[in-house]
Amino acid sequence: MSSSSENLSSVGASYSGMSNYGKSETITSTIVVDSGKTYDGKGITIIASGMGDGSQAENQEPIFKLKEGATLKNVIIASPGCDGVHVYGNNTVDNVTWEDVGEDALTVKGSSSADAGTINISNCTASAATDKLFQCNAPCKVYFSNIKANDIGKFVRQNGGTSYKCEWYINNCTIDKVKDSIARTDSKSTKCYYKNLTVTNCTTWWKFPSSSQVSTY
Ligand code: DGU
Ligand code: CA
Ligand code: CA
Repeated sequence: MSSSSENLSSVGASYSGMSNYGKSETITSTIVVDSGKTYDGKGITIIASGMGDGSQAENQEPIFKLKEGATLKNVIIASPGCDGVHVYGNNTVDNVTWEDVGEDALTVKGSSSADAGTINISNCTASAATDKLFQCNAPCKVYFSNIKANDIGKFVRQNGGTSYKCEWYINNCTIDKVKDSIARTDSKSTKCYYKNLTVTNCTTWWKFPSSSQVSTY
């Protein structure tokens, strides 16, 4: 894939030819990806059992926990989405589908108030999020690219009432049917940059203290 037209036509996840595509695995506890390691599901579908009902209830278990520097790729997360994926810093999330987002799809947890570093989230598809997809609970830089989202509350949300800095880079994303906003923060220092962003059925794109915090790049 090199040309931009190929990239544009392939927004979202894709599993064709992968060896575990069509297979599923039921889990009863969080899959922990250790620091610096990669979990490659090769197209597998993960079904959580007894870890939460995928509602808006807090404290459901995450399906995956990515320790510092870990990578998650080539996975389909089936319903119930529970608390999605928790990342602790400098992580890569590639080619993941959330078929029915639970409380949220992915949370940047960081460690206490320390900066969680850079998170790359690319080639993903997410549907049916009552509230947010991506939740940032620590300072971080997040690069979102080639993400297709449908029927969501918010695309990205910084934890309400917090004032630390997040930087969000949204590139080549297609987002349809948004109840609240594309990005929302209460922090005056957070910045959002976007390009090649296609949004349909969304009244308010940005909820920031100042419109100067959002720009194209
Ligand atoms: O008091 O901090 O829903 O991380 C509110 C909580 C809430 C978070 C958030 C999350 O905002 O738990 O999923
Ligand atoms: Ca849902
Ligand atoms: Ca959550």
